[in-house]
Amino acid sequence: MNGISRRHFIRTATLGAAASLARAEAALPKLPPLLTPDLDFYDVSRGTPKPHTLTGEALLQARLTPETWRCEITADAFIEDPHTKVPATLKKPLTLADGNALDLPTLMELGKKHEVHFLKAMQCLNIDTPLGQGLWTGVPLREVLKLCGRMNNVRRIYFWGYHNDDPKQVFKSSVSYTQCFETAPGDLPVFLAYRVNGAPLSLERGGPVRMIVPWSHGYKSIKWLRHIFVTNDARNNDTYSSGNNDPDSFLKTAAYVDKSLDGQKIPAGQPVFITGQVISGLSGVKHVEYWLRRVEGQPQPLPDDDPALLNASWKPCELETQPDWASVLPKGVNPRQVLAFDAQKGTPLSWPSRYGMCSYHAMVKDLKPDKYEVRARSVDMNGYAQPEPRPLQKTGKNGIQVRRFEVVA
Ligand SMILES: Nc1nc2c(c(=O)[nH]1)N[C@H]1C(S)=C(S)[C@@H](COP(=O)(O)O)O[C@H]1N2
Ligand SMILES: [Mo]
Repeated sequence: MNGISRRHFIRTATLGAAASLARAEAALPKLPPLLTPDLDFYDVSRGTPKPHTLTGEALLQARLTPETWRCEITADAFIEDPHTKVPATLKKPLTLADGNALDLPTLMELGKKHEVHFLKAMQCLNIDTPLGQGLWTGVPLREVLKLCGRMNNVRRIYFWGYHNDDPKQVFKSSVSYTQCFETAPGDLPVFLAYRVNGAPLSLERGGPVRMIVPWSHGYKSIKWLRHIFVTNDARNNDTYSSGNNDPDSFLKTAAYVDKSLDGQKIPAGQPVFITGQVISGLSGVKHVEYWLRRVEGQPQPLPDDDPALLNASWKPCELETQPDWASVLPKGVNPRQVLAFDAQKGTPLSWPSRYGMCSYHAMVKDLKPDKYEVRARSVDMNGYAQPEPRPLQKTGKNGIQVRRFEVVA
C-alpha cells in the first residue's frame, strides 16, 4: 500500500468506526467506569463492629490513621513435628515492643525506589458479582521483608489486619515464600498498597495499608494490615481455608451479567441490550458470548452442564473498547509503568488486562413479544467455556448467570 492510499485507508476506517460508535453510543446503556471510585466498591468485611466504622480515640487505638499506623513483622517460634522441625527466624523482627514496627513514612520511602501500580479487579471467591476495580499502588512485600535482615526456614508468609483485638475475628491469608520473593517475567508481585486510583486508601477499602495479592480472589488482599508473620509451617491455614474454599485459588475467568435486565418489560421494536463485566482470570479471556431463548411456561434453572446449554447457539458479545489510558489512570501514574501493561506502548498486554475486568455488551433487535431468558459466558484462552475448566464453585463463583425479561406489544 503506498503512502497516500494508506492514509486514505486509515482515515476512512477511523471515520467508519467513529460513525458506528456514535450510533451504538446513542442507545447503549452507560457502562460502569473502568476505575471504581474507592467508596463504590462492594464492601466485604468481617468484624463487629466493622473496623472501618471506628472513630475518634478507638480509631487511634486501632492504629488506623496515617500517623498511628504500624505493622509488626515477626517469626513463628512454634514447631510441630512432623510438619515443622525447626522454627522460622528473622534477624530483626519489627515490633511495637521494640519501637521499630513499620510505619507509613518508612513504607512510602521504600516506595520511592520500589513502587508498583496494578489494575486489579476485586472479586470475592464466594460472591457472584465483581466488587470493583482499582488502580492499586504500593511496595512489594519482599522489599518490606528485607527490612528484617536475614531470614531462615521460612516457607509461608501470613498477614492479617486489625480485628477488634478479638482473636475470633481475625482474618488472615498467606502466600508461599517463593510467591513472595520471586516474580517471573510478566508476572506480578504481592504488594502493600497505600493508594487506590491515585489517592490514599479509604478506611473502608482497608486503609491506611492493605495487602494486594494480584492473582487471587479478595480474601488474600487483607485490609487494615497490621501484622506480617513468617513461618516454617508450609500448610495453608488461611481464614478462608476453614470455609471449604480452595485457599490457593486464582481468580477465574468469568462473565457476570448485569442484574438490571431482570424483570424488565421492553417495548417491542426497541433493541435489548445485554451488558455485564468480564474478569480476566488465570487463563485469560478469548471472548464473551450470549445465548438468548424464549421461555415456555415457568422458567426452570439449567445446570451448567445441561446439553441444551452446551449445544446452544451462543453469539458473540463485544468487549468495551480500551480507553485513552493516560486520561483514565490517576495523575502521576504513567500507563507504561503499570504492571501487565506494555512498557513501550502503555496499553494492557491483554484486554481485559490480566486479573482486571472490562464491560461487554450485545444488542438484540426484532424480538417478538414474549418471555425470554439470556445467559452469558466467557471463553478462555485455552478455549474453555465458563464455568470450565474449574467448575467447583468453592474455587470461585463462575456459574453461568441468567436474566429474564419480557418483550411487550
Ligand atoms: N482485614 C480484613 N481484610 C479483608 C476482609 C476482612 O473481612 N477483613 N475480607 C476479605 C474478603 S473475603 C474480600 S472479598 C475482600 C473485599 O474487599 P473490598 O471490601 O475492598 O471490596 O477483602 C478481604 N480483606
Ligand atoms: Mo471474599
